[in-house]
Formats: sequence, C-alpha cells, structure tokens
Amino acid sequence: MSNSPDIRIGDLIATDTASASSGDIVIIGVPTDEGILRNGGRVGAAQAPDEIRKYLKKLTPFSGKEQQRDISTVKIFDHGNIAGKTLEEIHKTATATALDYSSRGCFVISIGGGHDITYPVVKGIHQSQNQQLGLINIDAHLDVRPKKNNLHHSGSSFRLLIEEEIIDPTRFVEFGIQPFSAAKEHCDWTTDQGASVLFYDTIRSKNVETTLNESLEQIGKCYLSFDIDSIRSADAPGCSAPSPIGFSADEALEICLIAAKSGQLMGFDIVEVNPLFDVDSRTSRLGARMIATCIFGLQ
Ligand SMILES: [Mn+2]
Repeated sequence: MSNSPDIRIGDLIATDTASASSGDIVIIGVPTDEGILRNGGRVGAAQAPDEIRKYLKKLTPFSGKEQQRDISTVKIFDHGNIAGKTLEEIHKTATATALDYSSRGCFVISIGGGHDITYPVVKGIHQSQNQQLGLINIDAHLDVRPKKNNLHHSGSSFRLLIEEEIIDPTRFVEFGIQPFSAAKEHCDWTTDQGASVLFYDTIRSKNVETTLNESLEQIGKCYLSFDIDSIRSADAPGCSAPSPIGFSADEALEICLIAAKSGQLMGFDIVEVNPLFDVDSRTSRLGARMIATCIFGLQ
C-alpha cells in the first residue's frame, strides 16, 4: 500500500486496535443524540461519526506544509462506534474505552454525538492520569447547566467535570462563548469556580492565535473539546445549534493546529456536527479536516 501513488488517510487507518500503543492515534465514534434531545436541541448528530470518517478517509496524508511533512507514518486506529441501549450505557462504555487507550499512551480523538460525550471521555482519560486535567472548550455556549431530571445532557458536561473534580477549574478555558448565548448566572458560576470565560467578540477584537496561545500557556497540559457550533453557520451549517456568527472554517483549522502543535494536548473531540442539516457535507468535511489537522499538529 505504501507504494501507492495516491495514498489516502483511509489507507492508513487500522481497525484492529489490539496493538495500539504509546503515541498512536485512536479514533472513537460516539453516535448519540439523546443528550441533545434532553437539552431541547434538534437531533441528527448520531450520524456524524460515520459521516466525518467518510470524508477523513478521502483526505490525503500530505499537508503540503512544513518541509513537505506528511502523516503517512503515523499509526491511526479506528475503534469504531460505541454502542449501548441507553445514553448512560454508551457513556459508561465511552469512559472505559477512553481509559483503556489513554492508559496505553494512545491519543484519543472522539467524534460525537452531542456535547454530553465530553464528560465520559474526559472522565476516562482522567482515570488514566491520576491528576486533574486542564481543558479548553471551543464553544458558543458554556455547557455548565445542571442535570435535568437528574440526567446528564448535552449542556452539562463541564459542570459535571468541575463538580466531580475531573478537571481543574483554574485550568479550564471557555473559548469563543457568544454574546446572548450564555446565561449570566452560568457565566458567573463558571468564573466563580476559577475558570476563564473568553467571549467570541473579545477574542475577535484581539486575535484568535494570540488568545489561544495565551490560554495554552496559562493552563498547561489539557484536553481540547471542539463544539462545531462555535463556527459560523455559513461555514458549518450541519450543526445542532447553528449561529450566524462564529469562527471561520480556516480559524477552526488554525485552532486545531496551534493546540496540537503545542505538545500539551491529552485528547481531542469534535461534537454537535449534525449531518441532517448539512449543506454539501460542508460541516462533515470540515470535521474531517480538523481531525487530519490535529493529527498533523501532534507529530
Ligand atoms: Mn457545546
């Protein structure tokens, strides 16, 4: 296969994860939208893992940048999709799966699903670390709502991660929160925990790269969670909760590259892509590029 003149990332992905070990990339699909439904959102994100994979496989491993480097020597595994009868069952398996690969030293890339998946995945990575994690959430929303009817949903991951002391709130950055999209009470709760809330317009008035680098410097090793609703709907229409303003597709890739190249990342997820509302697969294709960019940046 290595002699192929037109190698694609799909040619590089192995599915037998038994040999996945330190430094390898493992992709995990978490195809759920029950958490979005519980949070009053529109469903469809359950189709995202397969849809994003489809376009990831078609990309070439060659970035064209950085001394002609490519990612064809990286070991990439696809764990497949996590299954379960209930959202709670899926989350439990997601935690165990993230713990397994993280314990082996693999870098886990999770594809949601709703933003509820970040809680179980980060929980699993935390269990392999024995220390609280830093985290950057690229998102239009804070996602620090309490549970509903005592159930976790797509808007409650970061409250749970803080309350259960899985992430260190002083090393937690909410990045790209949009004006008129977060409740003041939730914003106050988040900052009261010691976290940083960086609003989209503030980042925009400075510079995405500078602001992200400052955050990375401030919090050290961290997990990167990327909610596609932080990207403007013109660039990412296939989204559970679309917004006319937000980062551009180019900036999304810039964020992935900077974060991955920092050498500080402990895991990465893309959530809330909703193929049912996509236009020309624009959003799934962007998700695929974000994953390829992240893998490239990690090398
Ligand atoms: Mn979110």
